[in-house]
Amino acid sequence: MFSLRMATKPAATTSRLLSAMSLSARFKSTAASQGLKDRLRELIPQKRAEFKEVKEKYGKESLGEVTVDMALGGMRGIKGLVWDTSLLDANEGIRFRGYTIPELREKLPTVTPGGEPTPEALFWLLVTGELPTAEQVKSVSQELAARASVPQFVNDIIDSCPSTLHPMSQLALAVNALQHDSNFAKAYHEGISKNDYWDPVYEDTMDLLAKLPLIAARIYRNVFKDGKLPAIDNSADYSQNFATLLGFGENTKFVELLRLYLVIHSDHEGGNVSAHTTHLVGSALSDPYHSFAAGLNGLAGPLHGLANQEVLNWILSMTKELGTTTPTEEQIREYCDSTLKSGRVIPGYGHAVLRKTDPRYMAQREFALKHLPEDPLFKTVSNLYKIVPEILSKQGKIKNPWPNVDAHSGVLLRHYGLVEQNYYTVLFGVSRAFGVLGQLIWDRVLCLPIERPKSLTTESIKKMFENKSKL
Ligand code: HAX
Repeated sequence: MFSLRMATKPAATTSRLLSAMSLSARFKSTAASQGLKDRLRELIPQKRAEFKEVKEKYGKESLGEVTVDMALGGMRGIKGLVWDTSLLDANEGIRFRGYTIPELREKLPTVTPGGEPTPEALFWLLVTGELPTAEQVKSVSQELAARASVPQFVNDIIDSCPSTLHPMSQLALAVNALQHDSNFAKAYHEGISKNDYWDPVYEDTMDLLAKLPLIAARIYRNVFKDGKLPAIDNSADYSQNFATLLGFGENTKFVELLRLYLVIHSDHEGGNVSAHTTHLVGSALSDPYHSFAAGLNGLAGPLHGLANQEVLNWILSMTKELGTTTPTEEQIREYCDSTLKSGRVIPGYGHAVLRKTDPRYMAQREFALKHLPEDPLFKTVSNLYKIVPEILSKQGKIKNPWPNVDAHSGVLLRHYGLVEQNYYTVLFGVSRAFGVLGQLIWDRVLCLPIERPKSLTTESIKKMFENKSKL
């Protein structure tokens, strides 16, 4: 299938010729891919018209005030970004194209009856705004499997990394290296018209999503195992393939967990560091590889995606220090106090937007209650849920004392034998690709411009308001 797609792409030619050439011919996909790409193509005129109408009708309306506190405080709450694939409500949590996580678990097609939805199904929803049929999901799974192979030089780059290089650095390195084959970069240099940018961005997105499991699993096997990888199974879904590559494919519960994990970590509206970075870099018309690699570097920060590694490190340090896997509530309280007294945060708690327990945490908790209720570390995670919010609230400064997605994920992965916590953010990265790249396609469909907010100096802010306060 992959070779058919490549064969339909003509060799480089002049820019004039290329802009005249039909894009559907240049980036013609396989029969399996027709579903998603063709549906996207059908939706584009209507969505472009809607976007234009909003701009024309409401362009001069105000979305709210920007205070000095907002400018000094990490742009918190400033509404200055369009992100159509998902929307975060402070109290309700995330909705993906209008659907909550429980609704997705109920409505998206699953591989096994009553099982978890797949990231392919979610991707269809993110890209089209429509719930896919099982058949449509299957076509995406097949297409991703067919596009999975990684160029040898990228494998060589990963293999040459020292095992002491953090897996997230290796992932960003490999994604940047895949840029070598970017359809968008090539088309841009050949003079593609702005209206057609979305097409090679779509192709890059599918290639990149497809290759992430092989890259991520290669990093895992090199750093923590014997470096050997099995082959991709063209008839399996994305998560089954990824689990097999990691060495956990036989465990059906782990595969279900991975499906859930890849769905819930994918998208969290546009303002978070990894999403915003991908979008920002993409706005310079950097291709999806460069844009997503930048987003991964943001995800690797301990206040963002690396928190999942930090949570497990912190819990394991606690159990080691206390000499028990089931610390009492009193022991947990004391450990939290000592963490806070030492000037550190309690990882996995708090959020810049959410003001209640993260529904992504609750989805994982439900999974744990169903599949591993007796796991001692899960019991500790449950006790933390009872104790930490109260401790943080008492401090009087945190805006949201409740657990976020990262407070739970490590314990689940560890239960099934994926015990190397330095690897956890890589799994988050693979999932995040589905959300931020889905939106990146729409950024180019809507021809969003280069992003360029205005900055001020501290001095200029002082001057602005000194004069006012003298009046
Ligand atoms: N433990 C201790 N103190 C915390 C805290 C925590 N978990 N969360 C926030 N605070 C503190 C802040 O450090 C800040 O203190 P100062 O005023 O002394 O600087 C104060 O409470 C107010 O912070 P906030 O306004 O409530 O939170 P922010 O929007 O500034 O930050 C963070 C949000 C998620 C970065 C923050 O809650 C945090 O550091 N949490 C721990 C790390 C973590 O779990 N990160 C993952 C977040 C979810 C995510 O992106 N996943 O990928």
